Amino acid sequence: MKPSVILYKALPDDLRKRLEEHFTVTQVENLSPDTLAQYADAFASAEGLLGSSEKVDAALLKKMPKLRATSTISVGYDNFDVDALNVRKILLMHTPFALTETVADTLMALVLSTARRVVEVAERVKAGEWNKSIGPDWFGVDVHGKTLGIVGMGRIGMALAQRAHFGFNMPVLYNARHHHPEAEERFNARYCELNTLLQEADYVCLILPLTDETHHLIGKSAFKKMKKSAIFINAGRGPVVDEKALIDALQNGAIHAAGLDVFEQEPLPVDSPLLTLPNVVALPHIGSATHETRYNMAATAVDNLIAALEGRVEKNCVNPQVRQ
Ligand code: 8YV
Repeated sequence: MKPSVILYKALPDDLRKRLEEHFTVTQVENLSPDTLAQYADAFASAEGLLGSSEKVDAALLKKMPKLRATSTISVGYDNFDVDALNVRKILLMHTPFALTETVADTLMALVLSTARRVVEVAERVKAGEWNKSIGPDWFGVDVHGKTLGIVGMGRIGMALAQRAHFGFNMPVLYNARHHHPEAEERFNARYCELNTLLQEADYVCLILPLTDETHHLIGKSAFKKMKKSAIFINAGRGPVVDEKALIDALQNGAIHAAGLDVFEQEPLPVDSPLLTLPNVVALPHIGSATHETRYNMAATAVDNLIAALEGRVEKNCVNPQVRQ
């Protein structure tokens, strides 16, 4: 008999078929208590779990006594209680290599659109306000040649450094847990302490995972250290930033602008003050959201679940130490 799995995200038809060749699949809308109650038997017998953007915590695991592997269609796994998974020896698979270049493109899009006020001025054109040659009140600031600071020099940070160095001739500063000699050699990136980076960078780009250590890493005192002309970009996880402090910094002119793909609460509440500020570009967490990349992520996640449940884990595993 095929093992049973719960699928909590829609898949393209061919990937769904691939999954069904290996498993008996129960598709659900989400992992809410109502869904759990409705599909109690399916959750109780499932050995695998595949999806994204939902909390997988100890309470859920309790309802899934047979679970052996979870596979997330994402690189980030802050939605998972990894300790609880480890205790139960449940594998956690993710997609670390599928989205690097696409998220770096999103970061660059945020840099360019905040600097050149692309969204704001395009809206003005649509509103019929372009009725004479534009003046300084429509001008932006340069990107090329300015200093880009990257906080978090993982795969995506490296891909951003590559774009900034080769494409835009930007000096690159970075802060990370470790030195990255490759970034220093290839992109002339300079390692510096976080405070130095905050003080010197024209663009402060955050691309960090959410952990206990990174929660609210950037708050009031960090914004104070930045240049008044600094542009702040976040495309990692919202709660790495104290959003209230960010809003204050933008409202008080402590920094110039912000480009944000992630927020403390997603979807961003419609009454967020961020939506009233013309110097904010707010995106709906589109970092990896291209047709090609989302397909590749889903395909990787399907293959990851098949490999994990067949006992062939070689890559893309967050907790390989629990393998039995
Ligand atoms: C997606 C992401 O938003 O991979 C991640 O960690 O944040 C994004 O690529 C996401 O998880 C939806 O699948």
